Amino acid sequence: MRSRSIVVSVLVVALAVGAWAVAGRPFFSSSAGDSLDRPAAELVDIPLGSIVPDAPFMRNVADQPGTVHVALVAAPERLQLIDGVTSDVYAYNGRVPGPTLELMEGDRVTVRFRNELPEPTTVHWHGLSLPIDSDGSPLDPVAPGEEKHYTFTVLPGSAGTYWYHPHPHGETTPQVTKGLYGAVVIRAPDDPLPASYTERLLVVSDNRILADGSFDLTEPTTLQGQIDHQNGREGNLLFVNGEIVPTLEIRPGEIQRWRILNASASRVYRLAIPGQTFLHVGNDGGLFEHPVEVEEIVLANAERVEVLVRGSGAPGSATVLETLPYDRYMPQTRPADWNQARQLLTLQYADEPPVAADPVPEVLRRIPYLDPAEASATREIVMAQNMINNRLFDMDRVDVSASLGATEIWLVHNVVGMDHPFHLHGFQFQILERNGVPEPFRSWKDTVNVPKHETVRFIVRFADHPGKWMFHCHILDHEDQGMMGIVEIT
Ligand SMILES: [Cu+2]
Repeated sequence: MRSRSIVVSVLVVALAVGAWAVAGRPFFSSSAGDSLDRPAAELVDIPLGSIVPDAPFMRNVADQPGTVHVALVAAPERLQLIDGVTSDVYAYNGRVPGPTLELMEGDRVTVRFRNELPEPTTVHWHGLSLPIDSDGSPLDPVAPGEEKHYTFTVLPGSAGTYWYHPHPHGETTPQVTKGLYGAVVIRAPDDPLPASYTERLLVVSDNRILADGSFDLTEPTTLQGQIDHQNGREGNLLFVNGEIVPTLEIRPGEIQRWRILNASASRVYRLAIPGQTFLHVGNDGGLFEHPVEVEEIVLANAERVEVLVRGSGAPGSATVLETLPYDRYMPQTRPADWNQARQLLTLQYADEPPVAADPVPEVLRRIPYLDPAEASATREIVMAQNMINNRLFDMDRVDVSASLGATEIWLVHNVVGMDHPFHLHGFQFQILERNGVPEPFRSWKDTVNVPKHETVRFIVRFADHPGKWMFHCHILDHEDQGMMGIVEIT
């Protein structure tokens, strides 16, 4: 396979860098949280009866514009995930993946969540900037039969693709495995991409399902259990929106906008469409400043991208979206088939004459510049197998103390021979360097894969929302085993 540096070198930056150091729309506004976030005590009566089972989107029952009230229930269900067999799953509103939460920047959001599982859970809103009591961290479990309102205001500049999933202490892997994950799509009123582009949301996940329909969740005493423990659990079945190798249609000449979420516990995808490129237009925290043409995209677990796909095939022909081999493993537990490309979906070209698509804008938006000279602290985070800075997670310990409003540099070192994707709750950051190589352009990230023996340097501003925020490896088994810390912002 090609090395990471080669992958980076095939990037073609579409445009020269202009004078764009001025912050246009800040991702974080220090006043927004104070003025817009609803007080926790102000409860909203959201009828659970508003849930439409198996609806692809959460139904907004608010009667005020700019307000979103939705109901979300996690409950055991019996669903057919693969042909011919029924599985006992955990589902949000009766479906796997859970329904998508669609929001606009500025929306005031209340999610009435009810836990009908036989065990504690939480709902973590991955990548969103919100008050600590709505983060759904392990510090804030929802007991069986209990309810919780998650309340937040969607910040200007935060349009992008996010997701939600459980984050209970030590039990995230089995709950996500059983089906608890869903997407959040935030839109901007001034979205620069043409509305004529067909938009698709692709939630990519994997699983192992036994012949009787049950999930292959291993005991740590077994060989496979030890492999899952080290690698993070991977499945042989690859799903896109809950389907195996679905077919998507595209018309020759058209441009489609794909939001792709990797909801897998640990699998890293190296996405490619043979013979054509993507226009990579966004990352975790939304659009770039300019489109970037790439041949492939490495998407670690919990990361998201937005890409534009051109219908460049002949009418009636078909191609595939595939995942190419990516070696994130230690040699001793690398899967035997790791070097096989896998098909994710079929891209079917309509048997119609080509259409002319609206042109792709050269400028998408401005991303504020965070100045490293303003950083008041540099943190060294060392990820070894199962531990961060030589310690296992302790709910009662604060690992990093930071000041509200501070800008900080974080150096995340991976000192072992497998990749670890690093996630910081509640705050988007900008990568400055990967292994000493300056990042070629700015983007907002909340999760970054740190390859074996590499270091990522990022800058973050703790502009808002005091509290105890998690940072951790997003390989769910590693997180459950204690590869997590707490940064307290006061
Ligand atoms: Cu890890």
